[in-house]
Amino acid sequence: TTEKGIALVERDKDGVDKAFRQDVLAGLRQQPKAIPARWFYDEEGSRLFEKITQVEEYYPTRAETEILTARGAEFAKLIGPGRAVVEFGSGSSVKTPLLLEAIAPAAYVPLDISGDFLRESAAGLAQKFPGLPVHPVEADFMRRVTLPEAVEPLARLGFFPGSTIGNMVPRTAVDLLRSMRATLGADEGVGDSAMLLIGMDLVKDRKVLEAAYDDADGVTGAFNKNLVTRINRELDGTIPADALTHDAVWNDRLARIEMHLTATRDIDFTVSGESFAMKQGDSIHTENSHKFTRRSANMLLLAGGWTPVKRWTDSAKRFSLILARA
Ligand code: AVI
Repeated sequence: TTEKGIALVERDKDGVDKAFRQDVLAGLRQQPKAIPARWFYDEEGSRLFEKITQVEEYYPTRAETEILTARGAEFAKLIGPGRAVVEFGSGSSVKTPLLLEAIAPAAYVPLDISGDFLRESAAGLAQKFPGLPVHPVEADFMRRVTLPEAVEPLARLGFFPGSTIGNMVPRTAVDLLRSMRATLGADEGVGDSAMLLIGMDLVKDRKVLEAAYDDADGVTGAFNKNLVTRINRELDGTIPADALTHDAVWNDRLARIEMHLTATRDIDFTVSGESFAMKQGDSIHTENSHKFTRRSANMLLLAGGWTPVKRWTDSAKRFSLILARA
């Protein structure tokens, strides 16, 4: 942690994320096996995710973009100009400009744990909005982040599109929403007026959901399996990728899509010198993507210290974007 309170990624001598090794080994030791979804996003994983956002079956990105395009005037009215927009995660080249164009902010602060993505997206945004001060911060936004001094006097709007909140179990999602309040200054007076614009995907027909996470071209399958490639490369693993298959199933009790890598035969392998075994049919649980109703979305926000102000959906009512105040 730097003196500014910014958490940086701890690295081993050989450049491998310590946390990656710890999470993978702990996840493979437990029964059933599970590895946190954040480890999907190496360079190839991020490239594959970008590709997912363009496949026919994956509707969330198009649905959210539709809302951002259609509702600019309403955002401007409810949010007002002159805020510092704090984006949790590097801005996407499509969604962020739509918001910035609509509300005329005074500064833009993208937060991301990956310095490379951060610099790339910050440079792109600075080029598109020449008069807008851009202050990228390399930080783990799951914890409270100290914002740059330059934005201290400004009211803040947090922006968390994409329904990434859905990739967390509710307890972690509530912790994040509370950290966002702290980052945005909500508990210090300056942020009494702090607002949050957050994307939350909606519960719908299970066939539509399962197809969105198991597209016919196999892009999501490749995204899931890339985790194995990454483990084998970075953690000296011997996992036989050909014996694992991509599964995406709707868990109705917990209202979430689960992605798994399921063994098609009994396998043994090692990771970082440690031995593991899987029986045919055993799986490694690699991702949860929770889906919300109006009520469950509001409950989550309230539990995280945010009061919903206004909710928009796309024309097909697949996805919601919610504005909340601290
Ligand atoms: C990043 N996140 C919101 C995506 C989702 O829909 O849960 C990740 C993803 N996983 C498979 N497809 C997309």
